[in-house]
Amino acid sequence: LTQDELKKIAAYKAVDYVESGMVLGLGTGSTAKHAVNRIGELLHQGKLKNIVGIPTSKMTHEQAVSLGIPLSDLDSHPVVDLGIDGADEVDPYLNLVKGRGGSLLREKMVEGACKKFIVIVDESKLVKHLGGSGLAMPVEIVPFCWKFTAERLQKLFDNSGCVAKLRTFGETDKPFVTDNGNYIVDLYFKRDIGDLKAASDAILQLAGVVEHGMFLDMATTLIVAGELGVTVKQK
Ligand code: DER
Repeated sequence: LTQDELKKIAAYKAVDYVESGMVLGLGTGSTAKHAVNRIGELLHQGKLKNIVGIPTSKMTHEQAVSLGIPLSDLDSHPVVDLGIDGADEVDPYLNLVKGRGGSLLREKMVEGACKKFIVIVDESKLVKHLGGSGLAMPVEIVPFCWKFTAERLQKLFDNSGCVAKLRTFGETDKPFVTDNGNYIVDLYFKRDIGDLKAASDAILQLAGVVEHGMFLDMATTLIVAGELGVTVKQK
C-alpha cells in the first residue's frame, strides 16, 4: 500500500464517526483531504445530512465549497462536535506536531473548540518524542522584526541544539505567508525537546509569537493506518 492509500484508509475510518447533524472541524493537509472528500461523497449519497463544516484553512474551505459541503465558522459555532485532521508527528500520549502545511493557527483554534478531535495518520508519523525526528517544529510569528523573534526562539532551545529557519515559499527566498498574513519560523532540534508543556509556555511568552505547532493534550482519538491494518486508539 502506498503512503497515500494508508492516509485514505485512516481518513475513511475517521469519517465513520461522523453523524448527520454534526458541526465538523475540517482539517488541512494530504490526509485530511481524503476525509473531506469522503464527507462530501456521503453527503451527496444522502448517507449524511445537515452537516456544517468549519474549515481550518483557505485551502480546505475551497475544497469543501467544491464538494458542496455547507460551511460556517467559529463565530457562529463556538463548539464543534467533531474535528478530523492529520498530523506531522504523534507521540505515545497523543501529543502532536502539526503545521508543516502552514495552517496550524486556524487548526489549533478549530480543534481546540472540538468536543472530539480525531487525528488520522499513516504509521510513518508515529514518534517516541516530538521534535526529535529532525523535522520542523513550526511557529507562526508576526512579520514585524521576524529575525528578532527567530533569534529569540533559537536561543530558547540552545540546549536542544535548535536552529530556527524562516519558512520560504517553495524555491524562492520570499517568506511563506500564512492564511492569517503571518510568517512561519521552523525550529529544528538536534535533541528532543524534553518537557513539552514548558517548551510551549516559553514559546508563547515571546511577544511576536502567534502560535506554535505542538498540539498538547488536544487529540481524543488516534487512527493509524499501517501495513498490518488500521488501529483506533482512544486517549
Ligand atoms: O500542516 C498541517 O497541520 C497538516 O495537518 C499536517 O499536520 C499533516 O499533513 P499531511 O496529512 O499532509 O501529512
